[in-house]
Amino acid sequence: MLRSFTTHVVRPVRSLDGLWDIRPELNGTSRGKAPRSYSRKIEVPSAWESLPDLWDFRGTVWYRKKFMTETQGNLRLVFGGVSHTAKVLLDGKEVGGHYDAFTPWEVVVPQVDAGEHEVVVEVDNRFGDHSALHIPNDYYTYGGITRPVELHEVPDQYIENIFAVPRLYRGKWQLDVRVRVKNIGQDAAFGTLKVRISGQELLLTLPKMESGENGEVSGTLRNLAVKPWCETHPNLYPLQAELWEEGELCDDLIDRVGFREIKVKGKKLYLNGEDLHLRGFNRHESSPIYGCAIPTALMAHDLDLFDDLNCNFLRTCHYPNDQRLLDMCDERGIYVWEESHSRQTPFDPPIFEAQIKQSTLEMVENHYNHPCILMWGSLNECESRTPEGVEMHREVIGYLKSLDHSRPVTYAANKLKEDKCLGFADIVSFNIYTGWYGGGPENIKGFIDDFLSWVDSPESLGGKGKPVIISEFGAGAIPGCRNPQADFWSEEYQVVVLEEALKTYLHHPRICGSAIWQFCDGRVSNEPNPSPDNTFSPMDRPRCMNNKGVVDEYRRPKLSYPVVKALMATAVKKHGKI
Ligand code: ADA
Repeated sequence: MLRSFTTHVVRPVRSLDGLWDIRPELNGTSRGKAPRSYSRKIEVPSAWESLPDLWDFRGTVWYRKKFMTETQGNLRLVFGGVSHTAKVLLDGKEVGGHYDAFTPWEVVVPQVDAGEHEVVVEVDNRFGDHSALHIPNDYYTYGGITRPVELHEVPDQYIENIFAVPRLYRGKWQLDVRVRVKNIGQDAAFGTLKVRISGQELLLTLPKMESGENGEVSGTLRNLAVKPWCETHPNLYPLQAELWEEGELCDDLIDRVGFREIKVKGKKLYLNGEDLHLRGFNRHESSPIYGCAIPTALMAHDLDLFDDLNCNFLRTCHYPNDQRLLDMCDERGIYVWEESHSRQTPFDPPIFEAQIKQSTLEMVENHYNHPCILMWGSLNECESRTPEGVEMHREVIGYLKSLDHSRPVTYAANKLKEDKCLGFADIVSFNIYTGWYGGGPENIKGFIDDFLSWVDSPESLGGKGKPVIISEFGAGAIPGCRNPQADFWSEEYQVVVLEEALKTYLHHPRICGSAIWQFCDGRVSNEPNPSPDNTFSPMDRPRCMNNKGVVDEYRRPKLSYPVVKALMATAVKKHGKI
């Protein structure tokens, strides 16, 4: 299932995970028509690159799953993630589709008769004019139904979402809730909602919803007897919403809430009023066996390593993550910077703005209630110097802010003193590779002191006095490449760079967070990207991997692992845990 807990008791929901029929389109014969026969099978969720002969397949694969329904009714198919373009057919009729691998999406089909049905999904992971976000890049775009699939049987009006914002008011926790209900019936609908948490209940009356309309209603539960959520005490509470129509309980939705407030005050971040210090890693969803379809046991293993490394911070570079990982971060008290899908992404494709905004909307609306997400990000290392680049940052960062007023917003910049967009961010974040893409380890301290004094000058056009996160820093180390003179690409050199960087960033008075690039080595595109805004080339990536992990792709520690662990411990000693 998409979450690590039950999200419905009243609504019938089943998993469609398991064995699906597939037919890879090896010579483009289908011309968009579903195949009549299927020759193979694959486990869902998974990446098709797990199949030996599809290890580097970039194209279209048709998926099919048959299922039975006992009664006539509205069917809602929910996909946790399909990489990267999907078209859905139910019983041979096209019923929906989606672009982008990293956010949940749904297809709703009203009034489906009881009986046997087949859902077919055409999945395409090719690059091209249809895809502005998935491009040849320094991470691999896998293919497949890579996250869980659910089949919901929904009434004519059902609860689509609940958005909850915990607030501390005069020392007492309250919860602002906004509930969105969808009416897919033929007639106008009315209804009431019961929202419960921690023994309290709120009754909300829905506005009249005409056929096909959404209805939203808000309210506040006050004086809640709850304990706060934080790294040391990740207390979570189930939030239940029930939809009643003419005295009958017809639908429900269960989510989880952690009571915490994240605030920016001057140069600092505060969690529940306490000075917050973030230390951790950038982590791609990447594995040699599973691709981006990381199983929960490996998610848990990665977070066990975060804990072993004395880290409390994970940046979901460069896209929204699987919600089961976010659920684990909620449960373990790991702080998350989640960002919508972009890395050095060119702005010039006509569909870029629509696609990045959709990725951003789906990220915020689906992940809104995770207490672990402390900040939203987007536009990693995108063009922030030119007038067009400034306009796009203003538009996208502004859009992100408009979707959620309860969290700060940032973007990871690499244009240094040419950046013109720092004024749009609540937190200013910088990818700094002194010691790798320029200068040596001995320059790390001097460079950052000079740069941060620029940030706090009027010349930075808006960075002055804001919290600073060093969102990326690191060095490549090919696993097993050892030499006493610590040459480039050796594990010894990575130790030298990370040691100097962590000693500087973890204890710098002007830096409130730092994230190593990166947690584990990961597969990259085997195709170059010649765009002037994303000059990625696999020629710069030995093994066709990004080798800057502190563990390799199999999570085997490099020489830098114990060094990072010890230095992160000094930060815990100095800043403590909250
Ligand atoms: C950039 C980018 C990362 C990665 C890194 C590197 O900072 O944001 O995705 O590509 O460079 O390894 O060079």
